[in-house]
Amino acid sequence: MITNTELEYKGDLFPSKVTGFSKDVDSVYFNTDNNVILKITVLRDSLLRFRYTTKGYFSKDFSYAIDKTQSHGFNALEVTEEKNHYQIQTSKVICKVQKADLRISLTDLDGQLILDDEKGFHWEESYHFGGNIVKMSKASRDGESFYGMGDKASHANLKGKRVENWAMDQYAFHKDQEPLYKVVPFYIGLHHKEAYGIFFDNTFRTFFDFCHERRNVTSFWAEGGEMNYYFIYGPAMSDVVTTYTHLTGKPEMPPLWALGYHQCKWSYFPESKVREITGKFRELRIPCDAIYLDIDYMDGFRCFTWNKDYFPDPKKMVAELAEDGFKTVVIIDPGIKIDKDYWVYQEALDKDYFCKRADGPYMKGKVWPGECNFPDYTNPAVREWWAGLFKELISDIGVKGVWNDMNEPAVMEVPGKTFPMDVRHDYDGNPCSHRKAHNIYGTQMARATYEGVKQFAYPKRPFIITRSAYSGAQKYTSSWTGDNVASWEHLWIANIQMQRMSISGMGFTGSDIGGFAEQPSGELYARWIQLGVFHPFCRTHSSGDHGDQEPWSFDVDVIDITRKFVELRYQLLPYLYTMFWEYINDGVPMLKPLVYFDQEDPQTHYRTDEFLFGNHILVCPILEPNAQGRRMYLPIGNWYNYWTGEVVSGRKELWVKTDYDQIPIFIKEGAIIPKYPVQQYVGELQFDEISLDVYFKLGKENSSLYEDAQDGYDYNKGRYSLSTFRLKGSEKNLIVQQFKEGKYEVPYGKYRINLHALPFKVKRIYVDNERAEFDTVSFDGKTLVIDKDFTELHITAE
Ligand code: MIG
Repeated sequence: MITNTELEYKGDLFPSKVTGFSKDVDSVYFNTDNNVILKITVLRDSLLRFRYTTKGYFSKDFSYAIDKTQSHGFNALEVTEEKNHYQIQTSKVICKVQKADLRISLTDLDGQLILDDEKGFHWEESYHFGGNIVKMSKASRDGESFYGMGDKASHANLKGKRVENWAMDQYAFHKDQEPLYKVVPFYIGLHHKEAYGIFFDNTFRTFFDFCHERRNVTSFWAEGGEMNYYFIYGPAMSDVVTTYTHLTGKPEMPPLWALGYHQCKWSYFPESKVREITGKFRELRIPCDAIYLDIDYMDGFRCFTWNKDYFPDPKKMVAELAEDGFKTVVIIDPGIKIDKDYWVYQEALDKDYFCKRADGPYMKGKVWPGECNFPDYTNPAVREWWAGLFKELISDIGVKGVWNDMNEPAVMEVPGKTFPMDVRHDYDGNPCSHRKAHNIYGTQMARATYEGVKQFAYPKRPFIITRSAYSGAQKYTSSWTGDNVASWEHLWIANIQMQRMSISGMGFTGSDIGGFAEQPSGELYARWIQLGVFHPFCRTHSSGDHGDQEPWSFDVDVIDITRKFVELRYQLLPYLYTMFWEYINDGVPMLKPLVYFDQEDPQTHYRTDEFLFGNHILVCPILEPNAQGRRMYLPIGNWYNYWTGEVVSGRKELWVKTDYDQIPIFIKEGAIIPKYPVQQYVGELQFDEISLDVYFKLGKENSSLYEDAQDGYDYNKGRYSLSTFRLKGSEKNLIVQQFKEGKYEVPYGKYRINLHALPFKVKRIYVDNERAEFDTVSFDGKTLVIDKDFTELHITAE
């Protein structure tokens, strides 16, 4: 790829002296001698937007990423003029703008430096394309760390790396490979125990350099567009992440079945093969909720068609699979086969919906169907048309989810593996070339797919999964990390990618369990499943060119391990669903890296393996063959070893012994973990009780449980059930209070309370102040069944 920089470097230009400023409701404008304007907008006290133009005026403001439904507001905005700088102060931060050169520095109210410009904003004029290459450099200090950036396959802490954001089909990518499938130009800096975030909302190819080129400089730049970034002040990393997630949007609740286990392969066909696979899951009693059809279900890879030799009656098959609890998910690619007898092609041609080259011809490229044209999903009319195409698949045939692949977009046998840069896009009424639209093409496709599936699945919830994504795609779709490899290194990568995606606002993500390319050993597959059940999206997938990758393709111990861990996931569904609720409401990441969990502890800053699944479960995968356990770091707090019940206190490294059918799992003391009975698929069983695993703590801890109808939209009308449990333990007492919210009546009536590590002998139990009878003999297992509507449970030794 020839970049403008290589073609002709004309030198960097810098803003000159500030001539004055003006202010409106939420923004302050600074003008320089040489026509630069900096517009600083205060969206919240801890969320500031910086926009620069070099033309003397701003072009139309448009972003696909920003969630317009978010409300903004701040407590304070004061602008003052000092001798050498201007100062903007909110109730959280102070921003200084230097009069001499427009450089910025940001401090907290105590004057502690958070982030300041090195060279600051500068640019290079682009002779070939017009506009500027826009650049920013910030000073960085020793000890600063960097996180986020979406799907990067690099060490969790990006210090010392340079990364590139250009959506790319990267079959069998490797560690540190750049660029990858997704584009999330958002990072978190951590310095002096204070965290901040930068979101550079620019869809052109962007680069971020984290002290790689120069030790004390962090920089980011784009091959076009505006220098347009958001600064988010923490100081807690959790506040940075939630603010970023609110800014770029959150999804709706997924249907609960989408959190079950999914089975995929390239490809399951014909129908008899699909039934053989689903039948085997039921026979072996390994829970499974979804089965995927890859490209071979189509007629000559034409989207929205079926190969009738392989699938003579799709509607009947999908219905029968559904009776057995399997939801069918089908793949849909962006390339539309050039074939005058193919209605989708003909319709798009008639409506003029395909992308065009600069001089007029349609953009033509080879993908699976052969020569194809590609819909311009950045055109709202095209998205609406595309959405409508799902009617038959969803309403009539009964498909429950759609899988969007190849939407970087990927093109075969061409340099750059994508569209030529001159291809034109509508960009929602802001016409531009592929240079600007490339990175959001996949997101707009997934968005159009989401609109269609949503419309036809109504009143049920849609399920979409995409390979390419730009910041904000989480509003419409889940994602997977693309074509990984069956290797131990890739298991390490998958673990990091999922944590990274989680703190980058895109938590509903998973890896191809077992690896897409090449063949995993049984042991690697087992270790991958043991991690994968703790990822928000949980699917085995493989390229199929190396043999089989169903659990029964391996030894019987692997089948047993798979069953054991998938069963654990199904038990934890209410816990996982509650994590989702916190994600969609509060922007809380479902997986929390250790540094997120305890940023004050420098030991966490370079940890990669351990993470929090939700708020209370600490997971650490086994990433090597023949392991009998591993060394790991336990963060702050006291933790129960899930397998042995032993309590260990944190902020220390330790050796954890595990058997082959275990990985280190720790439960935070005081946690109350809700569990459903094991089901073969979501909704298989009606049950009249659920379990609450209560882990004693000397002190207080809160837990929550969110439930609703598991599908549909009634939860938006308040028909959900949210219980907050307040646990308080002392030497001779354990009190659990329950606070309920929402109008949904759960279908079961009882909680089975499983008490772990009670430090005293129970003498009396009170439920809502009434003394409860209990049989001491059967209570010895420390299990107790009580009404689910209790408000206070009091267990005492007195
Ligand atoms: O060029 O549809 O990442 O999951 O199985 C390969 C076939 C196209 C790439 C996807 C993979 C999928 C495969 N696809």
